Amino acid sequence: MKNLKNMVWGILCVFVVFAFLATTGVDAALAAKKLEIRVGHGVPESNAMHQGWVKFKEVIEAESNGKMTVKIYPNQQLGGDRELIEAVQMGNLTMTAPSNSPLAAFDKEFFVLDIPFLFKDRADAYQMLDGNPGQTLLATLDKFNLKGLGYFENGFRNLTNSKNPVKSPADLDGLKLRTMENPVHLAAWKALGANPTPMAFGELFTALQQKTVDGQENPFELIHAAKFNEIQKYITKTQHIYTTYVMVINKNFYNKLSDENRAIVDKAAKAAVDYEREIAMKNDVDAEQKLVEFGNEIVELNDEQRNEFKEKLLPVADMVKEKASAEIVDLFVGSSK
Ligand code: TK8
Repeated sequence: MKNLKNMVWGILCVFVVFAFLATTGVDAALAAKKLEIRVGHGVPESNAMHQGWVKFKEVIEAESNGKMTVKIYPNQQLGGDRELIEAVQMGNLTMTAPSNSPLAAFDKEFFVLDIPFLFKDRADAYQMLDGNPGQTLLATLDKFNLKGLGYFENGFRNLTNSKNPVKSPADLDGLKLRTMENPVHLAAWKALGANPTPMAFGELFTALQQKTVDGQENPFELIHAAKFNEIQKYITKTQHIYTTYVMVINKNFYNKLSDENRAIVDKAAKAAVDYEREIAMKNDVDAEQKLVEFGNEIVELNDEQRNEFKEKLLPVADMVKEKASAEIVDLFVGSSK
């Protein structure tokens, strides 16, 4: 994996050098006209987010008559969320879409989305993210040399583990859990009584397989696509948090685009988000069915059981308020809600 990653970066570098030589050479005029958008992301190609990027590519290439092209590097070929965000900040990569939780390490306003049970359902999530709260949040990325273009769906997260059916926080006692690289998630699972450890998504399958950790949490689609269910018998439909993939582009790249090209990028981003959400919603239902068929034991929580989790997680909102600004937190959980 490391070698492959180095190789891909190597090829990219050679490519950049050639692109530079080309633009300074005889074909300067022609080469300068072609613009390549390089996208890296962290999930398998079967996943809705990848399909969203494919849609993005189609729209960009059709609308620009091939003058802009998109190359997608899926499945962590170029690294995990953290490395991909850094690469886009530095301009080594044009775009990526990390889960919102690792993005909070760069822009602390994003911690607001780590408040447990923040959105009551999908419609609520879309309304908040596409409306003023979500758009104001995207604008805060500006300081970090990123421009946020929209929110793909990752989904409502569910807990999986290899030890026992988890029905209440008491069942989590001592359970070793992987969390995303985010201190609020770490604190949340500690508050619930588990023994959490942060880890990049790319290391997770091996960690589960080698029993470095007993469990993890992710939406059904990813649990199935990453084959976690093959080594994790028990799944609890906790739906404790909604994760979105934040579509980001290098700010300088975006600002330097002609008005016409920028409008095409905006249009393609919107089309990709709409398309991706449809697929993600459908895949969530299909994946749950596939997990049942595979023989995973799925625990549904009743209201009383879910409330036990909710109550233990109440202090987490206070932790978020120490990290994100009051203005942003109010937009998401203020009196208007
Ligand atoms: C993929 C990750 C993943 C996320 C996680 O790059 O880390 O658990 O849910 O989707 O962003």
